[in-house]
Amino acid sequence: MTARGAGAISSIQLAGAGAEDILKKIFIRLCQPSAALHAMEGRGFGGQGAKTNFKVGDILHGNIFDGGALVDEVVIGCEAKDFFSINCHGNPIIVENILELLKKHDVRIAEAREILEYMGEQKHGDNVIAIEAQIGQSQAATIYGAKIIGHQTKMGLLQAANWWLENLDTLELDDIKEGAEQILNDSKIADLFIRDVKIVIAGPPNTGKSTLFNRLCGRDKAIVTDIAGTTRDWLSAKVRLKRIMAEFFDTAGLDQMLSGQNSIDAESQGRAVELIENADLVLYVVDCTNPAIVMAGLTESLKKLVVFNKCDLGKDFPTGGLCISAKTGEGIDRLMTAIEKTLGVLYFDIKKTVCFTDRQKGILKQVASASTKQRIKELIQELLKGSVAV
Ligand SMILES: Nc1nc2c(ncn2[C@@H]2O[C@H](COP(=O)(O)OP(=O)(O)O)[C@@H](O)[C@H]2O)c(=O)[nH]1
Ligand SMILES: [Mg+2]
Repeated sequence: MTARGAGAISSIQLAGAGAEDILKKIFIRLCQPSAALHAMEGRGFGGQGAKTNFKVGDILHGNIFDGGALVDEVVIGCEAKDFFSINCHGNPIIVENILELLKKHDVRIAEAREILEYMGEQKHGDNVIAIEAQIGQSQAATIYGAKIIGHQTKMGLLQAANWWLENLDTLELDDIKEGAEQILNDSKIADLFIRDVKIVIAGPPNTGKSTLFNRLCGRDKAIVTDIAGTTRDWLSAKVRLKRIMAEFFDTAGLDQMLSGQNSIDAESQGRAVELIENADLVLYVVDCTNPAIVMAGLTESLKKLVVFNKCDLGKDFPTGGLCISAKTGEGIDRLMTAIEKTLGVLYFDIKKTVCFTDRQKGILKQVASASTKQRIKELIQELLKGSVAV
C-alpha cells in the first residue's frame, strides 16, 4: 500500500480467504511470553504452536518468521475477517522478503487497485458509486477533486440516481435526459480537479516559451537561448495552481519551415503538434515586440489563451491581451488566474452533481439519448448496482 522505495515504514495488506491461517503460521505476538522467548532465542516456531488470536479491531505487535529466521518486527492491524495490514520496516529489502515469504504460502500479489476495490466492497457492499469514490478519492490530483468525488456518494450522483428511480413515473422523459446532459457537462470541468490538467506552451520560436516554462515551474529546467529552435524535445513539470494541478509542457516552437528540415526538427515539430492536440489548454506565446499572431497548428476546438511576452521591453502592447514578462515575472499571477478562469475551474461549485468514472459517464450518455423510461430505469439500476470499473 505504500509507494516503492525506502521509508520509515511500509504497509502490506493481506486479504482474502485463508489470510488468517497464513498469519498464524508466520507471526508471533511479542507480548506472549513463549513467543518472546522464541524470538529472543531467534528460533522462530517453524509454523508450530502459534496461539495468536486475530480479533477484528486488534492491533498486534510481534515478529514475522520464515521458518527459523526472523524476518521483521511488525505491527499487524486486523481490519476485518481475513483482512490484515502488516506494517513493517520501510527498507525495500524487508518488504521484498515479506512478500517472498507470503508467496511461499500461495499468496498472490495484487494490484493496488484490486485491494482498494476489495476494501471498498468490504466497506460499502454493493454501493458501486461509493466503492468507485473510495478508489477515485485516493487518486485525485487535488483536494477539491477528492471533495467533488466524496460529495457524489452522499448527495450528488447517488441522490440524483435514486431520485430518478423513485420518481420515474411522474418525471418527464426529456427532463431526465436534460438532467443527464447537465451532469455530463459539469463532469468535464469536475474532471479537471480530479486529474492533472495538461497545459501546453506553444507558439513561434524565440518568443520566450522556455523562459515562461522555467518561470512557471520555479526552476531552470528548460534550456533558454536566443537561438531559434533551441527546444526540440518537450519537457513537462507539474505545478499546483490555486485550484488545480497543472502539468505544463514546453514544446519546440511551431515553425512551418522546420517541419520540412532535417529529421530531428521534423520529429520535434510532430511531437509539439501531438501534445497540442491532446492539451486541455494551449498557452500561445507571442513576442509583444513582434506580435504577428499566426496560430499554426491550432484547431478551433482547442481551448487557448494568447499570452504577449517580453512586456518588460516597453513597447506599445496589444490592447486586451494578457501581457507578461517571463523574464521579470510581471503578470505571472494574472496569467495563473486567467488559466483557471479559461478552464472554468475558478468559480466551479464543488457541490455539483457529476460523474467521475468512464463507466458512469458511459451510462449517463446512454440516459441522455434513451427513448423510453424503461430503458432509463435499466440504465440507472446499472449505474447504482453494476460492477465496479475505475
Ligand atoms: N526581454 C525579455 N526577453 C525574454 C523574455 N522571455 C524570454 N526572453 C528572451 O528571449 C529569448 C528566447 O527565449 P526562449 O525562452 O528560449 O524562447 P523559446 O524559443 O520560445 O523557448 C532568450 O534570449 C530569452 O532570454 C522576456 O519576458 N523579456
Ligand atoms: Mg524553447
